[in-house]
Amino acid sequence: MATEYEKLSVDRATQKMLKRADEELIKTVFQRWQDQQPQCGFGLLGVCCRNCNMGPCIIDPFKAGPQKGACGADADTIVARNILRMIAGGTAAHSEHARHVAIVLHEAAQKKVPYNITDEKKLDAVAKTIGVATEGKSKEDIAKGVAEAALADFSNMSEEPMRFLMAYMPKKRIRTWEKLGILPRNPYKETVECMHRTTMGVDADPVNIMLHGLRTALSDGVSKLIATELQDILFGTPKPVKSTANLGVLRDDMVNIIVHGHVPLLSEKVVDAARSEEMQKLAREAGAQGINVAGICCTGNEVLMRKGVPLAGNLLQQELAVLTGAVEAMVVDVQCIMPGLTDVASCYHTQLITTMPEAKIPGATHIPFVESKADESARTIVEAGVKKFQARDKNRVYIPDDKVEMMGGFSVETIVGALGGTLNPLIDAVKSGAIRGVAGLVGCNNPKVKHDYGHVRLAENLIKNDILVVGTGCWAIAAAKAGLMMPDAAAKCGAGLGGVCKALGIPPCLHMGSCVDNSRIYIALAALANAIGVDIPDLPAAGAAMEWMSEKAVAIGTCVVGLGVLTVLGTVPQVLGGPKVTQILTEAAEDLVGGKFVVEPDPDRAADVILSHIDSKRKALGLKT
Ligand code: BF8
Ligand code: SF4
Repeated sequence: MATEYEKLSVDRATQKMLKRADEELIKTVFQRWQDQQPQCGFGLLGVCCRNCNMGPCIIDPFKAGPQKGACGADADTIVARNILRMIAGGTAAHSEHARHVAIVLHEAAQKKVPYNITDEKKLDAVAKTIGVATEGKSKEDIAKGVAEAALADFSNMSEEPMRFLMAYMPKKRIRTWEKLGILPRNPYKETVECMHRTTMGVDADPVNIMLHGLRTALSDGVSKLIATELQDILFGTPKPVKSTANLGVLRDDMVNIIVHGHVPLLSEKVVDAARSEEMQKLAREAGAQGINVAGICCTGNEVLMRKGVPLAGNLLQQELAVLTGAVEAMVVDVQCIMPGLTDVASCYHTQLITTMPEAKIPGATHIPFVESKADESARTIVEAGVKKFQARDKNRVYIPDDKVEMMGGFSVETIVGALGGTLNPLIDAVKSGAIRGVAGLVGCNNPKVKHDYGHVRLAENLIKNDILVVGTGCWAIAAAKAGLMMPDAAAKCGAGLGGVCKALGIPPCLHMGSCVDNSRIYIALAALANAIGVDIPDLPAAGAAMEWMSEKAVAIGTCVVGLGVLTVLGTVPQVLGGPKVTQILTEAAEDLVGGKFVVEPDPDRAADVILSHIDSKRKALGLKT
């Protein structure tokens, strides 16, 4: 029989740490979520409105009580407005991330900040794609031009669509969006418009609201794309890299510093500082064997992809990392950082270090990360960690011995490289049926569902049925921990996909990076569609976010649907109180943009949904099923 910990997570390290948390009487997200039960039914259905002070208003789903808010807004209006605000929240996160990177690239081009233009090949490719002149120009000039084009996409106040979107997306997609009037102009403009439309007494039409949701989500997609492309220019395009994953990557004999959050501007520098001889020496003087940096969440994915830094865990493991008693410092920037971390950290010697002006946490130590003095800032942060080593209570250290080998670094460039320079071998494999289709698995963890179970189980089901799986975010960390990111996972595949993986020496689940790197998947989809001469919705492809929780995931999912891809959600979105909105998301969207949402918490059934969708697309393309 499953123990109570096995019911909460399929991950062994997590089970052990949850037991440990109980023994130590320390609450984590798992317990705090339990304390929230039962969660408010109105909220779960999305029919609570607090957008003005005549409210809060609720709609009675059983029709015994009010069917309209005080202003007359009905269930669908309220649900649509709430979802639009979630999309705005997610888009704001990605666009702030991307704009931050663009500013640093702009300054790096002028040598105002200590960041390099590392990947000139990528710089050239991006410049050519968006039409920035390169002939006879220095790399600094080209980088400045690219950064200015990106910043223009974030400041455009005209009706012109975003330049990066027009340059990167297939013509057929652009025409579809143009016809619907949803070509995004600028994520800052679109998110402000979300707030305007949803404030009291503006947009009440759920269809009109959801169309703006698509437009905003497309601007989110372009923001992620800009973030990824510019990060590749600054830090290098990921190449195949070996590493390890799970809490067992922490070392009992070393200073452990965890980087957590999203923007690699900070984590790249922290890793560099920690690896410097100066800091390693400092650590040895403090009695440690050296400094071990490990990642949590997406910034972990970023430094894994480019530097091979091991992954300590995904969203629901952030507090568990601190619970090992072996973490000297957890350095965070923005997004997905639980305020509860300070409670756990206060039980140990761990210093939680916030670094960004927009993300401070009561109880944490704030050490500002200043880009113009990035190396110094990073050294100060690492030093703070090293200083904590002697305060570690060795008797309370408990590092689970779970640690799994993995391979990451699958940028589009790496994948094309592994295929011998073109997408043709992949297209041939899809045509022959050796690879039945491609699925993008992404997204968070959520205590509403068993940790990592949906992520891993769906991936295993798909590869068994010859679906090549690519993915990002906390899904990617789950898949790595489950051993699905090693070439020997080919043994878990159907004969077709297994054969392809063995021939190429690649895993059947490809780590494509952080959540902003979902844009790598969009670029791959666009390239595949262009190479075959079809539109993205015609491809035998699907997406899934089995354990999503973040507003960013709402923006990402809506963007993927806008790209024309069927997307399975494993946790139920807060929309079911609005029948029209639910119908738009799960049916009408397909007629408009080619993609739609399917809600299916069971990963076995989710696999069936994806397989039958992929087969129907194969059939329409005249491929054997
Ligand atoms: O951007 S998958 S929990 S870490 S939101 Fe957050 Fe979700 Fe993880 Fe990354 Ni993405
Ligand atoms: Fe109530 Fe309307 Fe105000 Fe929302 S906007 S709180 S539904 S009165």
